[in-house]
Amino acid sequence: MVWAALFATFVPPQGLEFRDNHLINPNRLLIRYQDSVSPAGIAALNSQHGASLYKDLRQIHWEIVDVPRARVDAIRRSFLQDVRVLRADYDTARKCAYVPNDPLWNQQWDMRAIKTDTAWDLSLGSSAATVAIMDTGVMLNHPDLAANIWVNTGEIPGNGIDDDGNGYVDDVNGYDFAYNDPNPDDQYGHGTACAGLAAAVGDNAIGLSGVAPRAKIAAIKAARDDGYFYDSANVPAFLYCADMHIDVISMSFFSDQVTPAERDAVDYAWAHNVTLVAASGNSNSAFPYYPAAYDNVISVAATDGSNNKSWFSDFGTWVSVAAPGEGLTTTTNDGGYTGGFAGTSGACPHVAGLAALLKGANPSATNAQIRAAIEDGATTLIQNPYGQYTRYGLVNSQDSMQRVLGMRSGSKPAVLQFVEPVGGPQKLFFAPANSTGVLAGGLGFEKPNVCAATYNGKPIGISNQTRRSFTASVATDQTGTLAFSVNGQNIGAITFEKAIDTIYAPTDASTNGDGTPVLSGGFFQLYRADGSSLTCTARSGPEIYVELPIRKIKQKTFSRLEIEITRSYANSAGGTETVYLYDWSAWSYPYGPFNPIGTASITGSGTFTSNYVISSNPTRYLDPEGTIYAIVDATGVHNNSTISIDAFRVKIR
Ligand SMILES: [Ca+2]
Ligand SMILES: [Ca+2]
Ligand SMILES: [Ca+2]
Repeated sequence: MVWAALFATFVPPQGLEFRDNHLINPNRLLIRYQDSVSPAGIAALNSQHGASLYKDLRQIHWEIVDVPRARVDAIRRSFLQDVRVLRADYDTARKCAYVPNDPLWNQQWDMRAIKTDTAWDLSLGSSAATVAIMDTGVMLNHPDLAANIWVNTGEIPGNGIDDDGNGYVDDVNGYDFAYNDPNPDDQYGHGTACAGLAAAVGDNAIGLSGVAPRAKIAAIKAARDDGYFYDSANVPAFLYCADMHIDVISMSFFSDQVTPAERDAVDYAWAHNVTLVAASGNSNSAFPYYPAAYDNVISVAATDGSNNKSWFSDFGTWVSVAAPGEGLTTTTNDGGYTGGFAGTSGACPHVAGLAALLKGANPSATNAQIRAAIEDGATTLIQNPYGQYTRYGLVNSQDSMQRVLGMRSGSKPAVLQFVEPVGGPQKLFFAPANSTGVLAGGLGFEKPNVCAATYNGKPIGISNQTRRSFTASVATDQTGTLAFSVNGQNIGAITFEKAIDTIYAPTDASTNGDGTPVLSGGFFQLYRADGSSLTCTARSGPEIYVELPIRKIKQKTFSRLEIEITRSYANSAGGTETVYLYDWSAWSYPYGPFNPIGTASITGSGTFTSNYVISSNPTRYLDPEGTIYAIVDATGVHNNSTISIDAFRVKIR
């Protein structure tokens, strides 16, 4: 089992071992012998198989034997092959069904929804794992948090000296990066609420239990007391967490600027084995927010009490997982509790807490392994009308715990999300002769999955296979079709077109209107739309509204931008379609305008194509992460009108 090998250094509790997804005592076996076997026969049997009698349960024709730990499997097989033996079972270890004694536990529906209680049956984690709450501060002496507050043992408190030489004076429990002082106090309350969800002290007979009841909480105050995070606080805070070997950062905020320095700091923390978790945002939108949408961050959407998408939660394939985000019981910055915390802010610390719980259960797990355990362990949750609401689903702590302990493996089905040339100019849909290959990006590509590619039907080599991408070795300036598969299943194809400079499409792999998988679609990320990823139907009024993020655009300078849309309408008689792009030159998202770049009359059935050219300052429509935020809005249609988009292409020249 690949996973088990990865986690070979994990030692189960109390000297137990795992067999068949169960904890077992490797020093004993339970043997059901034939009714006819006598006590003397038992002695001979045990001697022959290398076991010694511990207890003979003659009333039920079972015996318990002691065996050498290293030979338990071999001896069990040996017994099983003996005609005198009906069964040879491991001595499985059970645990009291764990219910913490925290009095608010019965209100913590969220913890049961993500199966923390059954995860705790395997491990309660460890105080060696630390989760940073990067927020408005934390009430350090809250009675249900105080025992779990992280202590920087290299620092002598209150002496005005930077004893550990990390550049921060008296940073004993974290630091206040917003006001540049050692006291990460919480005047706002948001950080204390997040801290409780992640790691309130469990089983202390007061309050509630966090997801990681034994993990340490580093209070990383990055927001000012009005709730605003400045880059000048956030960026050093990421570096601090990485350099202080903090395991997890919980980020229940979104930036109202996409900040290249923040991106670099996030990547630095990831490279230093930090697991980063962020709230997806509360705009009910498919457009990405940061830091959640950075590649190295686990983004978290919110669910309600029925495990459905919270009405406010952002969604899309840039969102990794979902966790409860409504009616949450947690700690408050007056030393008490609330039952009403909500938002993707509340969803995020559940996942950060889970990451800390998993790290505590297996300290040798890397951030990549913890992330994979969280994502692959999630329970698939696809809910209309939101299309692909999250990439992986609702967090399942029990499943993730089993993965991090090496008891379970396997990944979600592979999905192709984008394709880009490597080794040459960044052009899509047209592989230039000097490129060395094409990168297929998405998920579910990790070994032992078998990734493959064909060009015009003939197999071509692939390389650099990782969880999120692999490279197909194709270099051509000819028209042709490059198709990708994983484990023999087609996941998408791209047709190269000559004489076109660069085309991007909505990020995700998709099929176009005639059902042929191509990358000229990409409509997982629908908004106010019913049904499939290709077709959107007006729901509550005479309007169809589709959000289309076009991501991963590498080319940052260009003089001309074209939008080409090919679509048809059904059940419509009249109406107007407008295509909008978000204009980054005015304000950062979501505070700026979506500019109309073209309109078309909807005249009835039939597929038609429009091409809109922007030659005046077109780069204002591209965010620093390489995303264009496009909306197709059809008004004046019928309540049940449908749009089928065959292609939505962004051409850059
Ligand atoms: Ca210090
Ligand atoms: Ca000091
Ligand atoms: Ca408690």
